[in-house]
Amino acid sequence: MKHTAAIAIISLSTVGSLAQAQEPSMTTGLADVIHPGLLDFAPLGGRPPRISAVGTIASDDGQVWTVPADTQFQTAPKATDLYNECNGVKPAGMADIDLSVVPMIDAGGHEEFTAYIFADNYFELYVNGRLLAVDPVPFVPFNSNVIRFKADRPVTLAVKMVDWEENLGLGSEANARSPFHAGDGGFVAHIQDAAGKTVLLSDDNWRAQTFYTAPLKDVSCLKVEGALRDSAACDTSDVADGGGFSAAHWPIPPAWMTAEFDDGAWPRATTFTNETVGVANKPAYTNFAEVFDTPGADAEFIWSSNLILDNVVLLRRTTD
Ligand SMILES: [Ca+2]
Ligand SMILES: [Ca+2]
Ligand SMILES: [Ca+2]
Ligand SMILES: [Ca+2]
Repeated sequence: MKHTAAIAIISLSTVGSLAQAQEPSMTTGLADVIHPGLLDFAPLGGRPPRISAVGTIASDDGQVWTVPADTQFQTAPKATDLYNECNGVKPAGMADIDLSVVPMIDAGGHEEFTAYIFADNYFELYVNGRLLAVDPVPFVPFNSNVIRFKADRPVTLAVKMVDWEENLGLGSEANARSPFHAGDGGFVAHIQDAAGKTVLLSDDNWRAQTFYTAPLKDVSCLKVEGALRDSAACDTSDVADGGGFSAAHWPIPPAWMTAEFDDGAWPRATTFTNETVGVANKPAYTNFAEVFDTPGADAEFIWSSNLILDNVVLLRRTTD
């Protein structure tokens, strides 16, 4: 099916000062499974976990895309658990955390930093271009992590975020309301120095760009204008059958995680409240409100402009 022409592409020629618009590659329908589940975890007496499967799907223009994302889960070091049911790590709060046992990762410098992260659903953290650690739980149960590293300022944090999916290539999951429910994402981080002083918080000073947007019921809702990939007009309501919906994919720049990468054209991150993301029932977050909702240093939930439809989002922020 050819339908890319229906997307509103406004390029450099019509919007002088904006970056060149990049037309997405479009796919329709389910991907082929290439991995049945990156994480094998069955909670005792609980519901079966959502399977963190991976697939590939060909776009109308002949490219092959990995969905929900190409990750380094199988080879990269896993981040230390703050809270992770899969490993039986369920502290009640920060008082139970012993930072001295958290490995200090060499990020090519001397100053010590500590990063506290809650991600919906999966993150990969780079510091000054080096991959330090990845999220040990790709989909659910919801978990949180602490990462210590040594680096020199200015420190550039680059985070690959994936809002995982069950219906591979369709950007949706099966829940009680719909077998094709469009789930949401979200990322929170609080980075402190060796003395526990705040160095960086997730907020709208970060840059955020989407590289995979789905489900699209009608691709004409997607507006691509300069570096803006705006799906605000797209319908996110639950449906009985979303098997024929489409997805937009953009290639990730190879050097996106380096300190030198110019993210100046990327949109600023959008912030979302705890209520919008829905963390009240997630102890991986609430047990650590001391670092995620610190009075006077509140780490905000951030994402690209569409918390629901944007499923692979790259985030960047450099210290002063
Ligand atoms: Ca996770
Ligand atoms: Ca999610
Ligand atoms: Ca917060
Ligand atoms: Ca989503």
